[in-house]
Amino acid sequence: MKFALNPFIQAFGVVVGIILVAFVLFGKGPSSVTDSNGQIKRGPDIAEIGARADNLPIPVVIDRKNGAGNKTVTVNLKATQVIANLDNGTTYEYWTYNNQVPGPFIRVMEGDLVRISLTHEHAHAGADIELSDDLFSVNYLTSFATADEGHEDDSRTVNSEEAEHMAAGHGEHSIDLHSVLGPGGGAELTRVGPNETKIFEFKAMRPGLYIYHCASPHVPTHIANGMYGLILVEPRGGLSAVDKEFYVVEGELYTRGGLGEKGFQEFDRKKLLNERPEYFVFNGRKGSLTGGRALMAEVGETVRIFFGASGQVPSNFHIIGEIFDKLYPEGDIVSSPHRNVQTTIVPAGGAAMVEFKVEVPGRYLLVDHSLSRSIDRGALGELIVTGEERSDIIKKIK
Ligand SMILES: [Cu+2]
Repeated sequence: MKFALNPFIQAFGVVVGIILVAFVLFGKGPSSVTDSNGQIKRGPDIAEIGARADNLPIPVVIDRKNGAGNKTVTVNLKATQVIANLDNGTTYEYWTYNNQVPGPFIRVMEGDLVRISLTHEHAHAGADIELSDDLFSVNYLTSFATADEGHEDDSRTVNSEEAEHMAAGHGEHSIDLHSVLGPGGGAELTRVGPNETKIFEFKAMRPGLYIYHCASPHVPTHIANGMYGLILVEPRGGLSAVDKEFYVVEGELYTRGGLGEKGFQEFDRKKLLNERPEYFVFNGRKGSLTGGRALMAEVGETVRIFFGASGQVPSNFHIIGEIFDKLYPEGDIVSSPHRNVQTTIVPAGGAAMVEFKVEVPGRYLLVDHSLSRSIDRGALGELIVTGEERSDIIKKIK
């Protein structure tokens, strides 16, 4: 009598085998790219992840001279995955729009047609492993459910490159702009797999300051990893003129290692679900808006800051030593501002615009006034004001 396995046991063995092969191929995660010596590379792919606070377009009303709206504005975005420094000696794999966090400041005018082109730039895939197309010509939904929850209508076949991205959790990116009127804010129209480009157009109906972010599963992970930014829809005729404008977005980073731990840090899903970031940051990383990248102004100038909160907890935005002469809360840039405000609470997925005249020279600190987030966990920026001392406003007595 020949030895024969029960068919169910045979089938079970095949399934276990496939799982083991997949684990060997994908188990090292998204950062497991080797260099020419075969070493695991966890150093930075790019020198700087943080967007500079002064890196934003000039006002539309100035750019167009006549201030007219109703133009078609094209915005080109690339979804990428890059390893970058989040602190001295600590690296992290960010997911970005255009290799910067926050993504580009988008600036349009009420009535414009805004054409968003989103390309999912292929990176990392296939660098250190060989994949069989046959093995991964499988159902998108059932095979990568954890990486792509919720798209039950999607049953397309994927190739090996896509399979690797999906296994890493970034098989798809998209963009939801809070300035869009329409389901998903554009997310459904911009779902891009590796090397895909999607384009959609929306009419900027409501002036305001809005967050945009990736809306592909798992959405909080895509946002936490860096896929967010601000879009300003200027009212017809533009905003009032100021001397300096800055772009600041608070983010959260959920690293496997604790605060200050050196080396490459994996993303920690459990900390995300518990809303316990290890780092809070302004513009992508710890120290992004300090030293040579501080906000700069001169005594007598009026400063405007576009501030966004991208994460899961509201921000308590404050500048130590300053008062917001005008606060436009909740991204409402149309209503009359609040006056002389010390701290403003910016909801998760919300924004605020603040304006103030700088009167006294010196160093000012941008903080989240839940202060351990700033003093300890990284959400700290500098505003350096130069000019004549103002002893009529502040002076030492003894
Ligand atoms: Cu994404």
